[in-house]
Amino acid sequence: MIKLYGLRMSNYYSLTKALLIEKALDFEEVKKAPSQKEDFLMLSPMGKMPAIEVDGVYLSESIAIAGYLERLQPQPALLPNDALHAAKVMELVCHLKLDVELVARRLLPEVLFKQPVSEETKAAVKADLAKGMKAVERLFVGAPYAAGDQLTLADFYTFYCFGLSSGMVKAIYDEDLLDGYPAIQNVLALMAEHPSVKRVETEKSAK
Ligand SMILES: N[C@@H](CCC(=O)N[C@@H](CS)C(=O)NCC(=O)O)C(=O)O
Repeated sequence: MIKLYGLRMSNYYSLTKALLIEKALDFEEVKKAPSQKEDFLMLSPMGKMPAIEVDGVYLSESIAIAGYLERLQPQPALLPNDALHAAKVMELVCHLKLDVELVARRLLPEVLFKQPVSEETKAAVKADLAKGMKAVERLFVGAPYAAGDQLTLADFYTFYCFGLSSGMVKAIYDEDLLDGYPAIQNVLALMAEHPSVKRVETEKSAK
């Protein structure tokens, strides 16, 4: 059975859990806080959650885990059959992750841990986010899903990347990151009702 390590509060832990549920795979959640200690670095070399364990082998990075799950359990498919369409989905995932979520994450110390972020960083984050949002907008199909008419990995990344990013933007700039992005808002609404995501979010609040 697959073991999933991390904490339910984490967006990438939640995303990975949703994928395991989506693929109807047996898994066990192991509550473990991320750290730079050797026992956690063995699971995840940057000390970040989530990580999974399969037959004594550890695997970190949600994209790597998603790729593994897709091959392990091809149905329901979360990537299009066509190689180029599948690559376009991954391209969108990369921009969601690297140019939106990872950028907004720089605000996290102030929002979650009351460690002030400098005005310089706030200005840089704002400028970088504007670029990231334009990149995502160019690739986002939203008809009705992120990459078109098929539910894909990009929908899960949209839900879990914007959950964190919108919260950071609201808290720091008092702005709505998704204002003017109705297609993204629609995917967020769709995914909030999607059974695997709904289960993850319900269990998160149950602790
Ligand atoms: N690129 C990683 C990012 C994982 C990540 O950022 N995890 C955060 C929680 S959502 C974490 O473990 N943070 C703790 C830390 O950085 O010390 C992935 O996609 O899995």
